[in-house]
Amino acid sequence: MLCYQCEQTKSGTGCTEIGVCGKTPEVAGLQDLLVYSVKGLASLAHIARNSPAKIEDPAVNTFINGAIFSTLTNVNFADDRFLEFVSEARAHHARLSAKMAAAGVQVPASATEQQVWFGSMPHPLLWNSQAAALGGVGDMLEVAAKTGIAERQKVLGETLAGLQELLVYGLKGVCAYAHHAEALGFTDPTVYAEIQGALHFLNTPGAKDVGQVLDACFKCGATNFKVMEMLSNAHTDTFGHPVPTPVTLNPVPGKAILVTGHDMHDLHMLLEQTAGKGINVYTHGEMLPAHGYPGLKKYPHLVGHFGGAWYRQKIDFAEFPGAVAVTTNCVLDPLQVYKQNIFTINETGLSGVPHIRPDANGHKDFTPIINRALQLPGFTPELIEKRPKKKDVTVGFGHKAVLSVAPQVIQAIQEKRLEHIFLVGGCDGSEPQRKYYSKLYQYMPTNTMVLTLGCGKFRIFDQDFGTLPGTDLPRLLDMGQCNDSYSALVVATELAKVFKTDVNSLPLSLDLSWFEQKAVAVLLTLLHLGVRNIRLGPRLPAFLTPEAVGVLVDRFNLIPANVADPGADMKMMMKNK
Ligand code: FSO
Ligand code: SF4
Repeated sequence: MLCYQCEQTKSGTGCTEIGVCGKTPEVAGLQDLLVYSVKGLASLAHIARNSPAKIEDPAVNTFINGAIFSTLTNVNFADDRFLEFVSEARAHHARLSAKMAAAGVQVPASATEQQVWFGSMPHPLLWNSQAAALGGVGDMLEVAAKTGIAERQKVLGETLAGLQELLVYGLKGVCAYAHHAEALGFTDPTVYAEIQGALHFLNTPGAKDVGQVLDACFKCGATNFKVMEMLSNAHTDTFGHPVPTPVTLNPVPGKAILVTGHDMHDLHMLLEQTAGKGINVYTHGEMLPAHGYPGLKKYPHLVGHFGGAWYRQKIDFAEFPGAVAVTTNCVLDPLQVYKQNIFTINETGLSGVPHIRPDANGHKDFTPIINRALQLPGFTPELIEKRPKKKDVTVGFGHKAVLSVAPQVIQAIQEKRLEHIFLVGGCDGSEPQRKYYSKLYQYMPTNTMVLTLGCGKFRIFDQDFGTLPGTDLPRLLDMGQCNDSYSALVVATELAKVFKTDVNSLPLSLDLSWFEQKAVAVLLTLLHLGVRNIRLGPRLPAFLTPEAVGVLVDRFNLIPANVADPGADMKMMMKNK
């Protein structure tokens, strides 16, 4: 195997024997095969859509986003689920082909004649129909080996293969966000068309041209901007705009369910199904911002937050005396001590762990999770007594809440009581280099503010940063999940309007801690919007060669985070550099 799609990749170059995340070579191979199959299916859907018959297939649209989402880092480790996904891709391909044939739509011969960039594999459009001849997993893995990055590097060279992956990883992020929005009933036909158009592009001669691949990456950033706005609207239309809300980190007596991941729709369904059952619901990891939404905080049994960022989950889940519901990434291979308590939902999957599937109407029956919670002891007064008491944290500073205090912020900037704003967004992780972010906060002068996003906030979320001098505004405002990056862009754009300038000229620095592919999508959005001087860390992506990084540095002044010296980075950022 070779996988280098996330920041924690082995030695900063690539996981080869087993993933640092725990991904096995079998799962890595099946994921490669799935992406390859989906590239073919997306091409077919693109051709169907752009034919005179204008065929749109909603089932294919939903499937592609979900299947691609399942290949994100720390989403799914179950090889049987990937076998299902690959055969579903094949079934969709056959069904759509038949629909096209019935409508007289043919795949033009020119679409498949250029095969060179797939090495020893047929064009993905053709492979899907040949795949029915495959026997079992062994056959699949043999084919999968020919679709991996190592093969493509041989054919394309490392820089081009890596830039194509930049596009694929950006699209993975877009698919994840779009899939979340779709779960809440928000879709946009242009988004499916653009995702599939980009996947189709990778099957065409243009994908051998560095310039065209880069352009496709920025276009992917534009699609992602649209999708992030759609997801933000999906959340706020469904659950209301977040409002600043204190959240307790101290458990209360009673039976308990912990909900992790990003999917608020699932949390909502679970809150409905647990109402009146004497079960308390806690958020974990990226679900913390849920407490700020009026439509979720109204449930009295959503009682608090438990635990830290995703990489601590083996400690957190082992300590939690109830059931655990996993809605999205990040999930890790479970320890035996809590394996019977954990349930996966949506695109997530773990070998040997029960998975909850929706019915035909999208309804999910969480009875198995509820029953497990009722069997487990929950928090007893004795258990609570042993735990250290913690202070509340405050969440709920989405763009509406932040813009409501904009006059105070603007006045503070004008009166020089506020010198600089930092946006420290992104992910947390266990590598020692991520201490850079904890230290960075220590260097922030008191006349600065910091906006956080994503699970990176767990480095500091329970620290008291006080208020901005002369105001009652907290210096630390958490804008939500990594999925809420849109809010940060709205705030930056609105501030730029007030100061009659552009985002790059504001006293604002972006220091991004990336981990997986949603962060890649957000980075592409920022580059598409022309944002410069972004710091990226703790390490640069392994899939970008020095040559590819050079292009981004020249065009956008992308800056590698100075992990060895956060104080030096802070001085530069205070000078807007
Ligand atoms: Fe974190 Fe994981 Fe939200 Fe990521 S929980 S690391 S970018 O999957 O999604 O911030
Ligand atoms: Fe390695 Fe990340 Fe790929 Fe897992 S997802 S195998 S940690 S590069």
